[in-house]
Amino acid sequence: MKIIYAIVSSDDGNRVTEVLNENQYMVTKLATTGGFLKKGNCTLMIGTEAEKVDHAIELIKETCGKRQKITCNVPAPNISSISAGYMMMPMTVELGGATIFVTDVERFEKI
Ligand code: 2BA
Repeated sequence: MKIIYAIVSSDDGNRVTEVLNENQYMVTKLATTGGFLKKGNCTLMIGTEAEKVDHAIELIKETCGKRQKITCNVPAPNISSISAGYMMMPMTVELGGATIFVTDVERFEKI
């Protein structure tokens, strides 16, 4: 048996947990904090058979892999019209991504 630890953004945590549950993976979702940015993220613990690890990682990648989104910032009311025009330009931002660790489980029991 293996355990997968997947650190994903808080925004993706619920969606990926649902997808994993729908595919019969058991998940424990922990509210965690990145040590560098000190921002909330989400760590999923997924215990599963070794032969299912690749499939679980594929589901995580499909659901919360790195992706790009085009967004327009809405200018603050006190911003000059020149700056406002600049801020309304569409910008591409990167979202998502996951950091994944897979470890062996020495013993697994439900009592
Ligand atoms: P990522 O490398 O994508 O990491 C996202 C989050 O995943 C991290 O949040 C941390 O919670 C977890 N994580 C990543 N690698 C890990 C590891 N080896 N062990 C345990 N947890 C791990 P943050 O620590 O807040 O980092 C956010 C982003 O800041 C990182 O994105 C990376 O791009 C950057 N970063 C992190 N540490 C850095 C450092 N020492 N120097 C420069 N950039 C750093």
